[in-house]
Amino acid sequence: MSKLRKNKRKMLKEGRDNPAKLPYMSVLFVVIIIAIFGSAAYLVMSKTASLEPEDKDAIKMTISMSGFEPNVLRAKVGQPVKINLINPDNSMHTDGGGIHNFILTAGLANVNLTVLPESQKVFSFTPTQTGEYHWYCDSCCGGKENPSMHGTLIVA
Ligand SMILES: [Cu+2]
Repeated sequence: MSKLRKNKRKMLKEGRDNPAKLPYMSVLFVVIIIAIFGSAAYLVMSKTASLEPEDKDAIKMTISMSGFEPNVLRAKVGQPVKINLINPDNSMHTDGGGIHNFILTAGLANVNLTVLPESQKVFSFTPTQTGEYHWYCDSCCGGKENPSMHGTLIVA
């Protein structure tokens, strides 16, 4: 066997049996696991942190990727409707960046507002006539065309 070949063999063997490589890999593994669980915990915690409504007298409504809750409201002509709209989604959402909005214009009111991720807004309007009206969010998931991003206001 030539000396060159012997050296190559020796180098290969050292690389394979290199014990310094193993701890490095497991440390990296642990760091990745901690990062994954850490961000999961952050997502869960940030989702529940902002759920308390700031106006207890208003109708509490949430808007998230799963839609409006509640998505049916009943109101009376001439009586103000006050809504505390809470957006629990965070800005990690790739679709719409966690931003939602509430648009109710058709024939009844002129409400068109945006709720930033993990925040809330209190607003009110007064229905002027009876009927069934629709509000929607058009910032995510296909917007206005998405059936879950809708709500119905029934004015009697
Ligand atoms: Cu939305």
